[in-house]
Amino acid sequence: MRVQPISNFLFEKNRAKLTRLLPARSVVILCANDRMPKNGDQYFPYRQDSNFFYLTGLMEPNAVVMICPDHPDYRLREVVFIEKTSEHDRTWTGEKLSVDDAYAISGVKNIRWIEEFDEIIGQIMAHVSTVYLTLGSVDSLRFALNTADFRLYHRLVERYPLHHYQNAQSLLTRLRMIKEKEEIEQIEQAIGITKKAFYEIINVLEPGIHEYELEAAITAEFIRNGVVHHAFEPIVASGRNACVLHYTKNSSVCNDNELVLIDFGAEFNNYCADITRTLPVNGRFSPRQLQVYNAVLELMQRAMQITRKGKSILDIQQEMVPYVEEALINLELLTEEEIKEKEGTESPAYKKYFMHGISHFLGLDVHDVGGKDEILQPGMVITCEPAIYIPEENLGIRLENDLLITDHGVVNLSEAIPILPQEIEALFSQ
Ligand SMILES: [Mn+2]
Repeated sequence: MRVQPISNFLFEKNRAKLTRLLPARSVVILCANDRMPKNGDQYFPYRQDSNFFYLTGLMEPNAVVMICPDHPDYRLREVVFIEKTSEHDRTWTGEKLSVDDAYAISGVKNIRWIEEFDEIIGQIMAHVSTVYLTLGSVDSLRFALNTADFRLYHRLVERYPLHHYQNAQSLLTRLRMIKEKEEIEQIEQAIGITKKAFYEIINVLEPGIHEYELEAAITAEFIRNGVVHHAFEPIVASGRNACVLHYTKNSSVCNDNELVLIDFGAEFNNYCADITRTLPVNGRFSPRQLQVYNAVLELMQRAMQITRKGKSILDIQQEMVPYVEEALINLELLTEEEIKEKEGTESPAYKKYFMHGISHFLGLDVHDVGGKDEILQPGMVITCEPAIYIPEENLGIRLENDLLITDHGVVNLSEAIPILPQEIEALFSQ
């Protein structure tokens, strides 16, 4: 175990919450993610399906969880199926999860071998009329990949065509949006390790360094802290590269007098951090860089002030528009006339310099479940990421914090990662 696993109490709570949303005579069946083939006989590093993890805590492929709350045989109310270790596995890859471990991790008492699924499903289907499944979250991928959930759906429909099939995703989305205390702790851990990586960047950043060397510093620090995955491919974008929103080549040299935008985050027990900081390559902001940086920082402070329960992300985005416009006028990037001209159209003038949304949900997925029109409630975690991109000045500045919605405004979970320009310059001069 590289890091302290999450208490199975969380997964018990999650299953209990899902159970409360289910109608009588129904079952939820979710599959673990398949391993993804890479090339030849190799696979991509394994990452569990977020919904499956949310209900079980298990990190293994070839597993199934079944929840049938009112089944007359109480042993069948919660079952997890896992793969048995073969002799071949013992030699080549090592022991798979034992029954005891699967119970300890998930809190599910009835752990069965995956071969028993076909027999047990008969007893379940005889009792239920509704079957809740998920089909994977990305529509375009689902058909290309023929996911485990998709294969299960086809097998069940063929065998039990008259049952009622429902999508479990909307139920899981409702639950996953509100984070339990244990989940917030995981996100805080992920942010804590991301903070350590931030200081590693400060240590090595200097004119002439490659973007990928900064990426290496981040990755090394993550691994030193037991982290297996980046939450997403890190963006290390110097100079004009910062204006490419999802730049991940990380191949350029960081030049003197430029800024470097770094959007990165650790994944801790499958929970994500998502942080962006923009730093001066030589340790000092030029007057113009500082002017734009402070404008973005003020937008961040404003956005954090107006973000609160009862509003949606869309509401906040809308409320921010006049402040963004004012900032762009002050920076002499837009005139009032230009703004008026395109007001109310599909492409308002400010979008030339700030073209993406200000927030998204954060959790097991870096762009976590929950829509932009969802009303914010205590326990939700979102990012806040205002930015100004000026390609003609080879300058892109984005700042991103991770915020917990509470009854009274927000808590900035990434408070400890320096963001004030004077703080950052001081770090470089130490
Ligand atoms: Mn983000």
